[in-house]
Amino acid sequence: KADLKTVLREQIPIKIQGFNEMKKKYGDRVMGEITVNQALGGMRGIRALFYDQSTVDPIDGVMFRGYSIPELHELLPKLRKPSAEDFQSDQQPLPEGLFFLLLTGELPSYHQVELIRHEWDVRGKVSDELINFINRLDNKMHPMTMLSLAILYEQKTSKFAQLYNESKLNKSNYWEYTYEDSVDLIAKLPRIAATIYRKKFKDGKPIAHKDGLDWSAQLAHMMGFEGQETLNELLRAFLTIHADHEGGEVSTHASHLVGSALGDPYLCMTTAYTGLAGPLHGLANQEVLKWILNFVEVHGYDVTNRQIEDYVNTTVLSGRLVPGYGHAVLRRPDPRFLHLYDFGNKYLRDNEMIRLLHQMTDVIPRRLRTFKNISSPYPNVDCHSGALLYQLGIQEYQFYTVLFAISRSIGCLTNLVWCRAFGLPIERPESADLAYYNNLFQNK
Ligand code: NMX
Ligand code: MLT
Repeated sequence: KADLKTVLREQIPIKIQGFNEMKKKYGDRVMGEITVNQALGGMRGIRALFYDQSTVDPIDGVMFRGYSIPELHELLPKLRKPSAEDFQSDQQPLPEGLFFLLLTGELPSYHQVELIRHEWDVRGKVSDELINFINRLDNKMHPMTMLSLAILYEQKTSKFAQLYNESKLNKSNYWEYTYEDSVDLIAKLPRIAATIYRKKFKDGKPIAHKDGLDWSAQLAHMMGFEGQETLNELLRAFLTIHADHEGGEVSTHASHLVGSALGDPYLCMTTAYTGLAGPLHGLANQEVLKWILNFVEVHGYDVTNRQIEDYVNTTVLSGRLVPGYGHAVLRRPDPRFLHLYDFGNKYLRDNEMIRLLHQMTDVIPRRLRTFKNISSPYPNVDCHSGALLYQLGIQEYQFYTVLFAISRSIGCLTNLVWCRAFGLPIERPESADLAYYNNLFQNK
């Protein structure tokens, strides 16, 4: 079977034709109405973005090119090729395969994923200049700030930006250099992230790249977790399920917006990462761990439901958030949370923190439901991830959002390649002042 770029190149003219036909046929049709509350309330529920890679249903959650998380767990290639004695579905999928799926809409073969693994491995080397840049950053910075700065520093290697600057690009080959930059950037992330981790939290000494490892295991290895297969499996799961959540969430939307001005992938991802670093979004995974550790410090792990309820009450009534719960779209427990919950059950069932978390996910939604303003009391993707990472050795919780960022790069960048292929225009909605909204209905 053909390699990813060949498959993509074949698909582009066909998809462009479908896109143009749809626009011609339905371009003038009215899709819906907008209320003032929506305009003033974060545009919640307004469907006005085009995004092909994934969809999010309030009840069923995310579908990656039409596949649910349990389906991906079953169908995406794993590290070991299935054989008669191998229980393939027991292994976690490789995020490399999700990259193929999100770009092409096709499930990759084992061989096609092997090609990506190899390519990312080869393209994952970074310059000493970049390492030195990271190592000179102020250790007081948050790891997400370091990540954004590192990617912005690396923007000088963008092929797209360089060729555009030399007037060597035209609209028909924008996608190709966006793709090349995207692969370079994704391939370099394990080294960049590991350098940040070791500089900020360890002795700063780099751990040499090891040939032949998959993207997730390479990251763990370079962070200093050599040969810890359960952690590798957790990272494969984590880096797969966090990759995409349709086009309206903050990080993807931010990268999409910057990309619409023809920003190259490095500019787009710097923006996505700064968006992800907000506590209502990706930073919530570190906040969950902090919130739990504060509780444990006072009560320990063996607690009553009443103690958990009181902790929730104190948090909410003092105007703070219960991190890891609630969602702008989802109205049921997040399927990504459920996947990690099952992971915890499988590998860490008797662990005291995981047991406490399971108790909390039972008690907290019942308590949050009593606060009438909260639209969704259910656990989201960030609810469990930190505790699993913590128990498998990554205890520096400020680093958790960096892991989210590595994964989300897959969604943002596959979107960007298709934006360039479709030739989507600059994004430019309109805003209005309060007088406009007041006047709109005054005589009606
Ligand atoms: N704890 C306390 N209050 C909450 C929570 C929560 N977990 N979730 C929502 N609310 C409040 C919210 O602050 C708002 O308050 P107010 O009436 O004072 O404005 C009210 O409930 C209504 O908000 P919703 O319509 O339920 O939620 P919204 O769509 O505005 O925001 C989140 C969604 C995810 C930002 C919100 O649920 C939240 O802040 N959760 C905690 C932080 C978190 O876990 N974020 C991670 C989301 C997933 N991710 O990785 O991005
Ligand atoms: C995400 O994965 O981006 C979060 O669940 C936030 C969202 O979808 O709004």
